[in-house]
Amino acid sequence: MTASPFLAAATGNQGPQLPVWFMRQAGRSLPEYRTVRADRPMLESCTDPDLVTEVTLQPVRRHGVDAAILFSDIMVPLAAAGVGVEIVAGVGPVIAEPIRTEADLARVPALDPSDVGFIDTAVRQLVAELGETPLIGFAGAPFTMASYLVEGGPSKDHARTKALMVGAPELWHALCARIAAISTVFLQVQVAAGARTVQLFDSWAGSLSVADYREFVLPHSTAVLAAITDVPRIHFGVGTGELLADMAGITDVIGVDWRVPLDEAARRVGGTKPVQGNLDPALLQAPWPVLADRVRQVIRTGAQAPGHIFNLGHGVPPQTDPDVLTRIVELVHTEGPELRAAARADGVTSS
Ligand code: 1CP
Repeated sequence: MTASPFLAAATGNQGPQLPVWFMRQAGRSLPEYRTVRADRPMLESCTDPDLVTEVTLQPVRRHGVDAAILFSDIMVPLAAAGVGVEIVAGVGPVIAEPIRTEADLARVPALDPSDVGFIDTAVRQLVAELGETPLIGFAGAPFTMASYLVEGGPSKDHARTKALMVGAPELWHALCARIAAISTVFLQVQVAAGARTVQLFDSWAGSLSVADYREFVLPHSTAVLAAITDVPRIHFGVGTGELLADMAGITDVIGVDWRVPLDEAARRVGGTKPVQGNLDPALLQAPWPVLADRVRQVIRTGAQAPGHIFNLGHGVPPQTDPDVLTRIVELVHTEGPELRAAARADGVTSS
């Protein structure tokens, strides 16, 4: 047995404790983050192991969460491989020359582990500091990464990406294979340095139909996750209610956004996998008694899955009051075990 409630849940051996961490827990909601980041560009900050270590530890110290997530970005391995990318404050990733033709593919080179030596250093420092608290490594999944590369930046409808996908399928598959190889190396470096779990973010896959997801995306996400064999894997996307069964089929833990109640999500994936989620991040702004009841509701619905890692349904919004996150951690830790046990006994569901 592991001493970590997070790892116990992620490996399908949940004990009485209910683990909790938050996507995007490191970063902009914390004043101590804004102090140490100052005006340094995001991607440059991600290459400084001491800064990465400090920022990754901040939410663990402050909130007492059950896992740390490496402070980095899904664009870091692309930049390290030599792709011209910047993270523009208030915008997100911006690609200098978007990838749209066969010839453009040459500008997405392979990633060599030595390109991300700063990640190796940061993860080793973190593992030494964290003790029993596990570190989650992560990478972007091929569709979400391809969307930034093809669009040139954030996009609401992913229209160019989808047009390339269906209009030039060979180019699409070649691009996704390159990205999958990059994300695989990025994850392997983190695991070799001591990350105890990985999360593959396919944040924007929910914009696809099931048929297109299966034909154009699933094989590439499968390749990434299949290459990670030593640690539990979490797979997450936003708006992926219709894709949950396919996504769960290639991972150990399925991340769920706030649109599908966790009991229904567990049903959709066949009731065999631990789930992670799924408080609506917008509710962090609601009055505490209302929010606390929603937290309890997420715990009850999550009890219908064989394992539950409490989280938000997407990342912490930058304007979040960090004290609210600390209170949620306390509530999950103090009330979670009893609420989960009672709901499992009663078979309480969302409907
Ligand atoms: O605490 C943590 O979770 C670690 C930090 C982290 C993670 C997991 C960052 C720091 N980025 C990510 C992953 C990431 N980056 C994802 C997947 C997770 C998700 O869906 O939220 C995605 C889609 C990105 C791309 C990205 N990077 C965006 C989104 C833009 C869009 O398309 O809407 C943005 C705004 C960034 C920049 C970024 N990454 C991280 C931080 C703290 C920031 C803001 C940088 C700044 O303040 O300048």
